[in-house]
This record gives sequence, structure tokens and C-alpha cells, in this order.
Amino acid sequence: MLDRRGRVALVIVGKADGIYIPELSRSRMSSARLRGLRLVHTHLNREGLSEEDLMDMLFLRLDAMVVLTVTAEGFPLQWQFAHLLPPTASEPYRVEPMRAWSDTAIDLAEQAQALEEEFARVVSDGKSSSAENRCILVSVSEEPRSVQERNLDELAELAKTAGITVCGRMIQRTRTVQPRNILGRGKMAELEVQALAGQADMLIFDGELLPAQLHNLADITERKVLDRTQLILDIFAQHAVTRAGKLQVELAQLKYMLPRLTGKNRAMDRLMGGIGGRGPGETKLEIDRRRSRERMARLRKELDNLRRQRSYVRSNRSRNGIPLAALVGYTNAGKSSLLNTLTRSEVLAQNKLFATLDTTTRRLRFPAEREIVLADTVGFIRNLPAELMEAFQATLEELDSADLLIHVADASHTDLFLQIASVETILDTLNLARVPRLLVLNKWDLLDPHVQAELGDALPEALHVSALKGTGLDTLMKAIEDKLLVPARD
Ligand SMILES: Nc1nc2c(ncn2[C@@H]2O[C@H](COP(=O)(O)OP(=O)(O)OP(=O)(O)O)[C@@H](O)[C@H]2O)c(=O)[nH]1
Ligand SMILES: [Mg+2]
Repeated sequence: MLDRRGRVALVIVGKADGIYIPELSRSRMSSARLRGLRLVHTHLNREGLSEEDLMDMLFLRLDAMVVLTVTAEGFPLQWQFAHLLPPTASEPYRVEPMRAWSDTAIDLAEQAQALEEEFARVVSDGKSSSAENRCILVSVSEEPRSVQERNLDELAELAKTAGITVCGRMIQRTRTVQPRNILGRGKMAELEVQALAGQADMLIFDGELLPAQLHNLADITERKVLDRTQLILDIFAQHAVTRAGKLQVELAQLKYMLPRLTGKNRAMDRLMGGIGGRGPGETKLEIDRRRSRERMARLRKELDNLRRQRSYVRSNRSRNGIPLAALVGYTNAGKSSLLNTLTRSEVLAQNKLFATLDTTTRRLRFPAEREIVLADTVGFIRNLPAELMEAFQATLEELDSADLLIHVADASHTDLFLQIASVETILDTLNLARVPRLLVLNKWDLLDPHVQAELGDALPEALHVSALKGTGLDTLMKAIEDKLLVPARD
């Protein structure tokens, strides 16, 4: 490896069929820069640059990849080089023709310099600022393409919520997802090219990567690799407000990290930090496994204490005989908005996923001096990561004592039925199927009349409201009253 001044930076001794390149310093890495190193190596046959060589150049962002071929006696024969091209070019790199070994009238350092200036110009022309996180979304699965597309739509929403700009997608459909290498090297190279073109510093995989998959990805690419679970955890970490919320998220993050903390791989440092190294509480995510376990035990204990306090509050309330209705539903369905509209409150409601993490309760008054307690809860999402499910068990336990679940769904969402089904599945897993339930189709204001009619037919028992416009609330109040207050009235 030679640096720009032609000094030897590293000597690597390999075998006839390959060399192992150690992890290189990342000091120069930014989307506008090359590595500042070129790799000059020999091929013991007469073949020029191989596919493998080009991929190494790509993954390591080398200034250039140079090969020298030799005769059977070991004398120099020909040489060839390749270099990356700026993101605006139609191809990721250029492979120059073979030259006689004595033809050295090319200044590779000068050329790398020029190329880097070109990179910098393209980057500053693009809308990306250096502080911004940019990602490529990746789906590798056995599901049909349409399902993968839909999953990536949701992943894109999650990325947006986490403050990450999506600049590309890649979908790979396979018969079986490999437990060690989620993508073949060829596909990885394609992904790297896309990332280069989009100046993405992050690759976000849909679903949950197995520890081995994550390690192997980190071995190949220098970009940050995340999966859906980590992304969701990161959003939760950003949004957690209360002590309990923060503890729960930290516990979930540790649970996710623990099996992945195995590698000696230096690349793991890069993976474990989450987006921009955000982690809640006191935890440094690089801490070792033993300390993680201790910390988890302490978190569990503290959460238990909080839970006991809460159940005390709960039993107090039930003694007063005030019924409890809980708003549940898919994230972003409009639960908080509905709580605000019904109770004239100002709970945070945002067009973001998981705006609400902590349960908030408000009194909701009915005519004739009657009232109930209305609770806003954390939103659900399909394939809720197991770590979160467990961590949020405590919050969701509140639902246990609910007398009524008001299932709020976003009627304007293309995945309405899927979202309703996911929520029902989650309620089942939480053993809440027995609690009386109302289905409320929210955002009714956004629908065309013919869609309204269709939905009316498809879900005849559902109520139609707009939390934003305040329509349908009388009917909803009446339905709540019927379910909760009528039996007591005589
Ligand atoms: N057009 C329209 N938009 C709505 C309606 N209700 C809520 N929204 C919007 O939908 C977005 C999400 O609303 P929230 O109330 O935060 O949803 P949530 O279910 O509490 O979401 P999380 O707490 O993030 O799970 C916000 O941008 C609201 O303004 C409605 O009836 N009509
Ligand atoms: Mg909310």
C-alpha cells in the first residue's frame, strides 16, 4: 500500500491465490474522500485485475488498485490499474488497459487528487450536508417483491422518523436467506456502488440481522450497518421521556446488543453505536458482555419497582370505580390526536412513528357527572421486535386493567387491513383479546366518498372519526358510554 507521496504505508504478504487486507485506518473517510492509499500487488499469472480486486477497491475506497503481472521466472511483465469514478459517472470505476511494465508515465497520486476534487464537488453540489445521515434501504427475503416494497415503505418512514435521509433501495429476493452471509459479494458490490452514488454512509436492512450476518457485513463494507430492530430501538431511545420509558428502551437495546457483542472485530465498534452513537441512559454501548448483563439485571430491578408503584396507583383507581379506556393501535394512527380532541389536551401528536412512548391518562367527562379515564399508549408496529415487546410489557400491562380498548386505525393508510390485523395479533399475544374493544377508523376526512362507502361495507362495526376535524366524536362518545357506563346506570 502506497500513500499519495509514494511512501510505503503497509506491506501485506499473501498467498498465490489471495491476500488478506487488515482493517485500515478510517481517519480520511468521508463521502468526499478516497482512502489516500493505493494497493499495488502482483498476480502470479498473466491475468489483469480481477473482479475481486475491483471489489476490494470499491469497498475500501482505495485511490487506485494496481496489479503487476510477472513471468514464470518472476520478472515483471505488464501492469494495469483501475480507479473509482465520481457518483455522477455512469459506472462506478474505470479499468485502464494493460501496459508494459516499463510504461510508468502516469502520476497516480496526481490523478487521485484530481478525482478527489471531483468527488468533493459532486458531494457539495448534492443536497447532502456532512452532518446528515444518509442511507440505502435493503430488503433480502423470501417474500414476494410487492411485500418487500411495502416493508421498505414502512422502513423508509422509520428512517425518516429517525432523521435519516433515504437515498436508495435494494431488493433481493432469495429462496432461502443465508444465515451467515445475507448478501453475496456481487450483490454487496452493487450495494456499495449505490451507496457511493447516493453518498450514503449507512445501510439499513429490513427485519433483524443475525449476529453472524451483521459481523460478516461489517467485515466487507465500511459503512454503518443497521437493521430494522436497531432503527426502531433508536427511535424509541430518541423519544423516551420518562424514567420508565428510558429504562425500558435501554433494556431493549442491551438485549439486542448482547448476542452481537461477540466479535473481536474492530468493525463492531462501528455497529454498536447505533445512529450517531446515541444510546440512552448511562450506557456506553461498547461495554463488555459481563457489564451489560449486570446493567440489565439492575434495569430489570428498577423497572420492577416502578411497576409495583404503578400497580398501586392502578388499584387505587379501580377502588374509586372509574372505568379505564385505552387507545391502542398502529403507530401514527392518530391515538394522541384523538386523546387531545376528546379531552381538549395537548399531548404530543406528530406525523412520526412512535411519537408516543409513555402512557398518558386524561379524564374524559360525560354528561350527567360521569367520567372515565382515557389512556394514550405506545403505538404498535408489525413484527414488533421481541426485545421491545418484553421491555414494554410493563407499559402495556396497564392495558390489562382497561375496561375498554379503543382500537384506532388510520383509514387513509394503504396498509389499513394489514395494520388492523397486526394490532389484533399483538393484542392477542398480550392476552388482551378478552377486553371489550371498539374499532375506530380515524383520518376519515382524508377519504374519497367511494372509499368511505367501501370501508363501511368491509368493516361494518367500525366507527368513523376524524380527530383532526372533530367529526364522528359524538357517535364515539356514545359508543364508549354504552360500553362503559350504561350497565352502571339505572
Ligand atoms: N388528516 C388527518 N390527520 C390526522 C388525523 N388524526 C391524526 N392525524 C395526523 O396523523 C399524525 C399522527 O398522529 P398522532 O396522534 O401522533 O398518532 P399516534 O397514533 O399517537 O402515533 P404514535 O404515538 O407515533 O404511535 C399527525 O400528523 C396527526 O396530525 C385525522 O383525523 N385526519
Ligand atoms: Mg401518539
